[in-house]
Amino acid sequence: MNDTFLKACRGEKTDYTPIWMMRQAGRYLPEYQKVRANFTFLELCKTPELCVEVTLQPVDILGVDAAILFSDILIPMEAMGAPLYFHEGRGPIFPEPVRTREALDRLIVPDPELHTGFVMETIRLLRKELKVPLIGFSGAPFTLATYLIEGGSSKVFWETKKMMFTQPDLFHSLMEKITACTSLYLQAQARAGAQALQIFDSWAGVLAPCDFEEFALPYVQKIISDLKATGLPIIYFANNGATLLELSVQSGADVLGLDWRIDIGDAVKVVGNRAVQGNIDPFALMLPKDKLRQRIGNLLHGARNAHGHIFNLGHGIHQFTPPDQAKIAIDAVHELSANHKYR
Ligand code: 1CP
Repeated sequence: MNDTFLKACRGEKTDYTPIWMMRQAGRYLPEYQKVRANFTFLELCKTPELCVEVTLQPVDILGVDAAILFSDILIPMEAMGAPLYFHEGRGPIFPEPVRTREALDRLIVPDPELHTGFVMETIRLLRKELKVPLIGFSGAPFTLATYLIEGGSSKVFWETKKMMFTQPDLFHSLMEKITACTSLYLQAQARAGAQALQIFDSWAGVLAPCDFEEFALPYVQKIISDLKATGLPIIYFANNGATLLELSVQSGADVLGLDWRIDIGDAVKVVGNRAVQGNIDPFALMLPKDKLRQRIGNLLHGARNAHGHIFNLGHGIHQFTPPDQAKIAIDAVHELSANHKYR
């Protein structure tokens, strides 16, 4: 068992810096496309044997140090009773957005084994196959709320912020229900065998720090405190969150995920004795090999004082990235970090 990733999460010394990539199982891999060609995205998410196959692909093909469960952050929202489909091109759609007390009251707090048993089954199957740790995950309540309120992806978050500012009680009630669901969902993943848990707050960066503190952070804190008893490392990734980093430390997470907009050395000074994960610009994977290796060396050096560093991209790998470029980066992280010149 390669436990380098778990050691780094706990701030323990490692022989080299572990790496995995957000969205490492996905469309940039021809092997994923081949599986996906025969099924819709939701069919794929709900078939454990297929989820196992695509989860293993980046581990086998690229040699990453951790696997991330193949699923989607919106799966438990569908289980709450919000109809969901994925439009090829437009992404996720909730045709019945949650914008009223009545719509909120219709949502349930699902039993994770009963309503999302396929996720737990995927985890149990994966643990029999994997030689690297398995990361389970969820969305953070604010990010999940944006999808339910907007009815899908958004750029400006008009409906979300309108509810926050004009009906704060309704907004907080929705956040409480999503939080209850997410907390149970992650606890069930831990029981099924997940070895670390990442909370994705993809849209936290659209909030002013004061609004993040009032409307988003308390719910992340609640989930993380509920998870303490599992003993698993918790990673909190607030995308576009450089201006929220000091507050994000208060989430209680063991590892802070960083997007590429912040210098990793600066971030290390803010997070203190917590580990960091990140943070190369996903598009920098397109650099020529020597420049890519140089950038990776600089990043490793920048993180040398971290209380644990897990190398990752600053956000998900772009779907048109050639897998060979991802492989160059992974090999470079392993090779350069084993050399004391960099760490
Ligand atoms: O067409 C396809 O094959 C679907 C593309 C795809 C994939 C591969 C989607 C649709 N989701 C996923 C898998 C996925 N999603 C994983 C799998 C594990 C891995 O990382 O390898 C994970 C962790 C997610 C998480 C996820 N889904 C997030 C958080 C991370 C992030 O990127 O910020 C978000 C925001 C989603 C919602 C989502 N799922 C898919 C789409 C197109 C979207 C919308 C994104 C948006 O609103 O811009």
